[in-house]
Amino acid sequence: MTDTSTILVLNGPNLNLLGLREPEIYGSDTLDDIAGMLEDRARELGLEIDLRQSNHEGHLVDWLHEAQATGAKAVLLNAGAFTHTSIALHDAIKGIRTPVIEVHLSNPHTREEFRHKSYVGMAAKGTIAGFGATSYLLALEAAARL
Ligand code: CA2
Repeated sequence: MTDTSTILVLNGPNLNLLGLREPEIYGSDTLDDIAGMLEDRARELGLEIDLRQSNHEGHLVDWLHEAQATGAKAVLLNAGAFTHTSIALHDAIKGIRTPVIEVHLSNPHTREEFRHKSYVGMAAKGTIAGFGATSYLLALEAAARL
């Protein structure tokens, strides 16, 4: 049961591999480690974390709709590679009133050209990128102040 004190943390494709491969780009924290860090800080802020991961675009769309329907306070969204391809996610973010904060571990603008365009960022309230797992914590701080 979601409510105004819940922050939904949505993670897209391949982020289940976090901490297991490519630590030089994405760091050595796993998604479970990130969930733990967020839960500790959320407790101090009087908030709750609901962290999910899917490799399927439609799941992310459904969860964005769910955020609106259940009255979540905000969504932190690391859409992975769908960031750079998904008009469906862009439209879903535009279609809900729940604020969505785009999150990235790496800084896509310092990487390949194909990562420079973000359909998520064009619809999101704001973006935090490039700080590894700390990007999620910074996004939580921002969400708490909305
Ligand atoms: O920096 C980010 O958080 C990204 O969203 C990560 C995506 C990438 O496509 C975006 O451009 C930037 C990739 C997520 C894949 O995560 C992996 C983690 C460990 C090993 C392999 C992939």
